[in-house]
Amino acid sequence: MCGIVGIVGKSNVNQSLYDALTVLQHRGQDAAGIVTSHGGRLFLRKDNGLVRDVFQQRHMQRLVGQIGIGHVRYPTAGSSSSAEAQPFYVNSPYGITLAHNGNLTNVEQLSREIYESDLRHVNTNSDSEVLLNVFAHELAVRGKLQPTEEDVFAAVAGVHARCKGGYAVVAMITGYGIVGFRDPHAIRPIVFGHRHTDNGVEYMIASESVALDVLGFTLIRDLAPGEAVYITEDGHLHTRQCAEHPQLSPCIFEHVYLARPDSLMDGVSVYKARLRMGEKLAEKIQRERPDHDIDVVIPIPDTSRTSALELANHLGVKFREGFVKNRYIGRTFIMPGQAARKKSVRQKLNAIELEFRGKNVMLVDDSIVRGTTCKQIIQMAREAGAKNVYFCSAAPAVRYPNVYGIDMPSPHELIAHGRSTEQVAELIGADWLVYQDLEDLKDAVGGGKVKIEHFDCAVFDGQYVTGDVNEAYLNKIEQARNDASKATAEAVSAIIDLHND
Ligand code: PIN
Repeated sequence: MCGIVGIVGKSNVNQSLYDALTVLQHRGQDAAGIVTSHGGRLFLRKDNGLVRDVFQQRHMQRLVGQIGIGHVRYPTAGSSSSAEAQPFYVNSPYGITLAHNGNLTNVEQLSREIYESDLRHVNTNSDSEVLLNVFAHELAVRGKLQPTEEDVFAAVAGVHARCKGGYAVVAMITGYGIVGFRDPHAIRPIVFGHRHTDNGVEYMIASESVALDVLGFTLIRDLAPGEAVYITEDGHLHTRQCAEHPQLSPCIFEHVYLARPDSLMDGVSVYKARLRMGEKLAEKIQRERPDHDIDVVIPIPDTSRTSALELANHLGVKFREGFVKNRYIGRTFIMPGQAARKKSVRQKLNAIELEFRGKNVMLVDDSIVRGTTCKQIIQMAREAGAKNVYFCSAAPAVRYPNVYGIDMPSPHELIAHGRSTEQVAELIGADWLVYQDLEDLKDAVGGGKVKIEHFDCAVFDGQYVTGDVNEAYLNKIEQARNDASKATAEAVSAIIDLHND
């Protein structure tokens, strides 16, 4: 998962892009980048690290121009090098830079086509660079010295015809404007809005509406599936449906924990969706165990708080903050002769004993993925003196990999893969485990004021909305992931050996 932003402004946009990236930082902490354009020149700064670490005063001073795009990247297996930080750049045609959130599922075929038919070179393993080259080729074949909005939309249509998977994109065409587009299933989110200044109207395209809010932009709307928005350098906005068979199927996991609760996605308040998840859980508990003996509902901070609060309200049970999270976790240093050790949950969370002692506690988390964290948290609750520890997941069991841009472990690392609820409960050490039902999750997100019928729920039901994901593809990505993590482990041990020498 990543965060993207693009701004067409009336004065330098560097500070606004930086601020927007800090608001989108939850979507990726691995790398950050900004590119601006002024007088036909591009100014780019990107590197691994948090936004506040990547951009120093001297970088910001160089990022001049009234138009630019930015990106924050989530660490995914095999993409941790700074060469793969975004935005990516290609010089022909016009000089195009691009930032992408998502994942292409036919990248192998596209890479071949780009090399053999389009005669282009791709310099990294990133599918985003492939996407950029497809877009650049589709724009180049229009053969125009000066592209019009018709050319830009035709290029997006070309991307839709060739690229499968989930993608939300902002691209800057040097000297002309910024284009934002969304895949024909609208799997990944993207919105746009405007702000009035003394110098005129400015436009922003971003992954989440919260970036617009914080910077004083007004949300115009989400891009529809397959739709593109093109804002010219002089501030003219055009939109166009560019896909043949668009169908809204947004990723439901955004609402579970990826997005900020103060965002609106496809018209749905993430916060309200999480409240409804809590309500649905309460109804399920009342169905399953009408005479439950839960004394207190305790959220595992932060995301699950919203659902836990509403769960407690609907059960008529006390809600207590039993865990406190350290907001200032430091780095983990690799010492010579020591293996890199992950921070333990205990360093991040501390239990308030009084809230646990002698009680039947219902812990609530947004989801269970690997099950490693929740297992340790259940153990902490017991050590704090809980009588019985029950566990609620605001999402259904995560059983399948994600192929549309969320970094999920491979199936055999998912605790619920091939296991029943009872088996998972036993493995994590819970006295009772309640998963949200998938129909209830769909209803929690798509059954509010704004109705959404279809979602990408593949991590829960194994149904991939793009229709091109089969067993062979899943095996291939699992193999690639294993190779990448082996390579990372080897690199870490090489560093340690170096220190030992
Ligand atoms: C919570 C994110 N959320 C916490 C991610 C851990 C599952 N884990 C998924 C729970 S927040 S595990 O956004 O950081 O607040 O139980 O599968 O190990």
